Amino acid sequence: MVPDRQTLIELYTTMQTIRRFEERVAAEFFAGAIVGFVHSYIGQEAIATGVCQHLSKKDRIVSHHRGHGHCIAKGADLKKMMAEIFGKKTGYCKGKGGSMHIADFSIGMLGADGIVGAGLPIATGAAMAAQLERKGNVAAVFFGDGACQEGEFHEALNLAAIWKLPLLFVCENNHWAVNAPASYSLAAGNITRMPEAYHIPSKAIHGNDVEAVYRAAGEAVEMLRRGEGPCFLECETYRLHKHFLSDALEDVRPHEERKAWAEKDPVTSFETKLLRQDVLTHADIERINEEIMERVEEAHKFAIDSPYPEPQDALEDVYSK
Ligand SMILES: Cc1ncc(C[n+]2csc(CCOP(=O)(O)OP(=O)(O)O)c2C)c(N)n1
Repeated sequence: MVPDRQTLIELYTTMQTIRRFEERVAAEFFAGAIVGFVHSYIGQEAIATGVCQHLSKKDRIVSHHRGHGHCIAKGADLKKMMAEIFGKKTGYCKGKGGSMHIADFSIGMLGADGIVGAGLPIATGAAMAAQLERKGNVAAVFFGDGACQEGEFHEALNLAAIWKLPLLFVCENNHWAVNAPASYSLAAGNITRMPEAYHIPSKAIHGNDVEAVYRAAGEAVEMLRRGEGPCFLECETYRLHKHFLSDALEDVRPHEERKAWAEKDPVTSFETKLLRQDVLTHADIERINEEIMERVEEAHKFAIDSPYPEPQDALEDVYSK
């Protein structure tokens, strides 16, 4: 599955939108305008982008604590996202969820989650719903290498396999779960050994190469739509920020390792490739980036101009009627 020129431009635009949005969020966070925890997706943009390019609004995804990229790739409204991150009433959760709780059911984004591994059973349910609906829709779940150490991971793999659910497992292996290296904490060693044990077809790919992700996800989604059961992609990548945005948090990852991965930046390397292959000119890139920055600025202004929720709103939408 080779992306055509239009698709290449769309992939670039989505990745760069995630990058610019995240850069703006980080700048606002360090300026003290955002409170709470923010986990940056910078460095992993190719994965959400390459996978979601194959999904429609009817397909459902579930994200994790590093979820801004998945929301954007699935088509979420930047204004409502930014307002939520700022804790404003106009945000996706009326300002009560913050960075880790952005959901938009209208585009099939069932939510991010602060509990590591908790998205996996939710996505299994979403895939089951898709199977029962019989409309050829699928579900995808994004999770880190750390989530592969959770019981829910194995329960989800097992159920998806025995029920042949249309579920794409997307492991974003960025090699670290906070300060624990996957080389220490994963007994299986190789992540794809785990889906293989459940007879789920799996593939390990370079997660910073958006075209590689696009191709592998395309083949997997076709299998899901044909009703052949779940698929698993392990996308090797690296987060370019600390675990969460913070001046205080120590980054224990080796300097040389960080430097080597910074050179494999998924956004800049794809941009260089598109220029070299004459898919885009420098002028095109400038124009695309200007348009993205306009949208990000608009989102920021919307968030700043929006009111905070009222204290009496605190218990609203918490319990069902
Ligand atoms: C069940 C649970 N255990 C521990 C935590 C604390 N915690 C938050 S993020 C994280 C690391 C997750 O690592 P990974 O799944 O690899 O994702 P990454 O942060 O690398 O993107 C941990 C341990 C949590 N939120 N939930």
